[in-house]
Amino acid sequence: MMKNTQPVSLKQVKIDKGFWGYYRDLAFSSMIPHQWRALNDDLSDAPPSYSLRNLRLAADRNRGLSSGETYQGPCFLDSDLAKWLEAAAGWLAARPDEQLEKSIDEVIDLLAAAQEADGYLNTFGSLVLGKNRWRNLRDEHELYCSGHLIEAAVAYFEATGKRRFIDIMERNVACIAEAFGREPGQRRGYPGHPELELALMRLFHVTGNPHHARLARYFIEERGQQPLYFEEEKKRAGREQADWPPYIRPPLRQYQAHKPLKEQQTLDGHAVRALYLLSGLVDVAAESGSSELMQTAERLWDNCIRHRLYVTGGVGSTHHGEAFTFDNHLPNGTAYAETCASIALVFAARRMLEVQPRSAIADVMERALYNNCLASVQLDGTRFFYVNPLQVWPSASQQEPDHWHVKPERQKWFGCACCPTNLIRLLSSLDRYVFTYNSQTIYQHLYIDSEAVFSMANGLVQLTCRTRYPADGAVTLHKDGAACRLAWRVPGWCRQHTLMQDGRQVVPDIENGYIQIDCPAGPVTVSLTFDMQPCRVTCDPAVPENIGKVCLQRGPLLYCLEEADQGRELWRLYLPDNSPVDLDWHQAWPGDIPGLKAAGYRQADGSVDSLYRFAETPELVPVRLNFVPYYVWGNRGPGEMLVWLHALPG
Ligand code: FUB
Ligand code: ZN
Repeated sequence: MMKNTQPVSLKQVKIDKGFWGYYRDLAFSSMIPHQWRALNDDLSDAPPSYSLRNLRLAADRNRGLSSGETYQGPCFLDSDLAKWLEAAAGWLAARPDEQLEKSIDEVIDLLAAAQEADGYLNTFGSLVLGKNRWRNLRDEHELYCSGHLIEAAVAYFEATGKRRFIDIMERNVACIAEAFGREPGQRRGYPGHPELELALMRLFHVTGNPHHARLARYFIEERGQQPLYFEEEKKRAGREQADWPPYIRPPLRQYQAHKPLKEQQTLDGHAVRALYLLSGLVDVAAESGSSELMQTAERLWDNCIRHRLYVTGGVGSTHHGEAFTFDNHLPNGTAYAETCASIALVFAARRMLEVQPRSAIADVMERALYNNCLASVQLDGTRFFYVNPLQVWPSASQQEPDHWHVKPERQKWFGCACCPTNLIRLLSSLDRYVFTYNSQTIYQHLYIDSEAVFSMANGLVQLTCRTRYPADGAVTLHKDGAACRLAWRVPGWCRQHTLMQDGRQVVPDIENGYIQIDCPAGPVTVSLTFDMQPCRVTCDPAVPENIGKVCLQRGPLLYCLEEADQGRELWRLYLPDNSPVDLDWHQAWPGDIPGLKAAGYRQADGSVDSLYRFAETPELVPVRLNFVPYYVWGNRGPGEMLVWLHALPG
């Protein structure tokens, strides 16, 4: 099955106003410069990154200028720099910046200098592995880092038209293609951490070189074949590679490499790996036309969103291996829900939408974007969450090992800093998630204030979307240019919507959750209104953690309770089913987003002073509940936080 629509290219959509305009400004004015300092080990009171330092060492070593210093930090630091480069390229596409372009070009010079004569490019590999390159594909991330550098090169090419970085990465891909495959003398390996698959498909799309797509397909199809490459690799190494204990996860499931993808029934293992892999799988399945691969992608996606997705759009239920666990296991207080995993979910969703726009998929993309992803950054853009829990109890974070990963406040930087750089590349490429299109129809998946131009079968179409969404649900669209079909997603959370075309209400067809109208050539104005009453969300009773609980959502934004408003021991709070929920404009957050308020109850201490009580009826004291949007939690000092609270049947 081919893709039914395509994504926009880097300069096709402009986003500089409204809710996301604020975040894009923050990314460009604060996050990108802050992270550049981090990558240069220039942040005080924060762990060093070592990324640029290592790259400079590798470049010097290749030029014969070895200083005797060695590589420092985890083996995948090239990827942090690559993600920063990708984000910076996105900035250049949005607004030219000579100084930034110069910094990027200097890094590209260093990459060129660090690249070995046969195209191999990896600072850890050059400085540490030497002749032992590719010895431990399962853990050592050489192919993963190449994937991220390829993505950066593609973005830089799209932003500037300059080929140098692409050329470097095509030489690197040639080196990889020579080493891996099914020909005699090649290794039948594949990445321990998927990423290269989707990157090769991006490279294929900009260069048109079919070898890149073939290599991606090889990696997808070879994964998990017998004999299992990672088992063979371990035997060859003649030493123990640290495995996950079988009571945590069966061998190789952590890497999605325990059996061929076509035989895998559930989305398992390390969550970021699983979702990068799924993204690459969708691209390869569509390009190759393999219905079996596409069915695999659909099956794995369905399993994820039906049984393994937090209401925040987070994924990954355990810190043991940053991984999925099993169906309906969604613990709130020990959730991992890594920022990168949620971003990877957004990547996978966009690719699924390219295949066939379906509103339920875009709902997931929106959920992840507005909640888990956005909550990962402090409102000033300089601190980040890696883990995004749904319940925080600071005493547990400090004193209980299975909660240590849950931080009550964002951090400046991390020893493993994959998340902050991933977030900025997501923000700088946000335009790619708003629309997908084909020659006849433009599908709008997200309601983001934007201006866009599309080349359609009948000619050029200009589309302007003006909206304060998610502050309210009113969206005005001006279309000009050629005749075309326009399709808008009806969000799953919306109970009522209206559509006015040139001042008249119309009741259009809905297909796969998208309302669609045929627009004649020339100007057309459409007003969409999505009812944004706050609504109660409950969970499938198969999820033990959330039974009898409720949380609040308004539009795409999920809400939570914080110690700053309610005091400690948030688990004592109840929201009665019949208590009206009102907007609270006294607590407006960036983007003019209101808080929510409702009358609720707090369970009092009770009359008996003992841990266990016999036949005591809980005493409920009326309190006002003040909810804040989940994406701003943790901006008022460390403290407790809670998404799901007790529902009180009315
Ligand atoms: O392994 C590279 C990155 O570091 C992963 O994607 C993250 O989950 C973190 O483990
Ligand atoms: Zn991460």
